[in-house]
Amino acid sequence: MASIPQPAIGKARQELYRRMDKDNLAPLWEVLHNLIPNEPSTPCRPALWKYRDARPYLMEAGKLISAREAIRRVLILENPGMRGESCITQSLYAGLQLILPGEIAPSHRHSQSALRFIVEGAGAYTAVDGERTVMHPGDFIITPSWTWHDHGNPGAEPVVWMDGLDIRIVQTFGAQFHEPFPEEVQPVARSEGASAARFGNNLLPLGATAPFGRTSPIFNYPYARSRESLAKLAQDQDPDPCHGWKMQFLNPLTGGHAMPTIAAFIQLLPKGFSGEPCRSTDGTIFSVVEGAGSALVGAERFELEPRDTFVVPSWAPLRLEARGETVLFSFSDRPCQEALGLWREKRG
Ligand code: GTQ
Repeated sequence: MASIPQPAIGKARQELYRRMDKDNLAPLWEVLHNLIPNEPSTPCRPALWKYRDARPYLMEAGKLISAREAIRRVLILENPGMRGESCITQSLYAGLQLILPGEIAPSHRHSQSALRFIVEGAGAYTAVDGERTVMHPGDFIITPSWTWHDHGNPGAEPVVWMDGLDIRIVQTFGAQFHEPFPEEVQPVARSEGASAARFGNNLLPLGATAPFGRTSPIFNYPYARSRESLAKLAQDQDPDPCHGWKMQFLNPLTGGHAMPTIAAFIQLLPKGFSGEPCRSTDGTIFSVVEGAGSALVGAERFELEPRDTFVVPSWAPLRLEARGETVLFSFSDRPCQEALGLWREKRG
């Protein structure tokens, strides 16, 4: 081999690749370092969506297309490093959905799981398998995989929420299913608050089985309760140096994450907080609920106001600062990574 001159080898290799290409074969050694990088390598970039900039587009869309015609009137939050791929991280989709007074978004079900984090307005509802829940800002609401769901706004103001779906994850497995409900609005089968009463009070009806399979039987985690937990936690213990006071939303039937594919968190940062850097393998989407501060993501600095959304790619160092007491909601694919033994966090 040493006797063959370098240019000739280069040419011979290219020639070999060209011939094997038509038989659907390719040389690993040309791509090995990209395939097995030393640490997470992702096209996902840090990004910030100011609500102040996004809202006018959403309201204009509200004039140009109805929720009924659109099925879901959503502006997709597209990661600038993955434009056209309808995703905010490598594994997750996010969007801002608007429903105007008097509108409905027709009923359907799909194998993708969805979460809703209410950003603006109150009085709209979402229905899941026969039960409606009314939305308020800061509520974390789940649409479990393969459950019938529709949204409606009988109230007086526009309601906007952030959607988070595991579209990419389900796509990776080729496990997508979707079905429209025969009617636009599904019938109401239970009283409002039924799921919370059955599963959300540290009680369980005898003989109850999980109504939504691997997903939490509670499908609305109201902000008033999350906020109260954060406030109490803050009274009695010191904040974590990276995360402040941070809690994860639970499935009371398992003690694990509320959703099988997506983890959701709520955290409080005290006024004047200057966090230490931390990185983790789960690219994470944040929605600012209260307060004001900054997120330093890698080399980027994002100034945060309520209702803004930002994304932290896998393994990008994140440092949080809070000028006033600040509350952040966030979600990621952590349950998938934990199930596969992949999740890592590194402080400092
Ligand atoms: O509300 O069912 O943002 O099916 C994307 C797909 C929302 C929904 C999205 C959906 C929905």
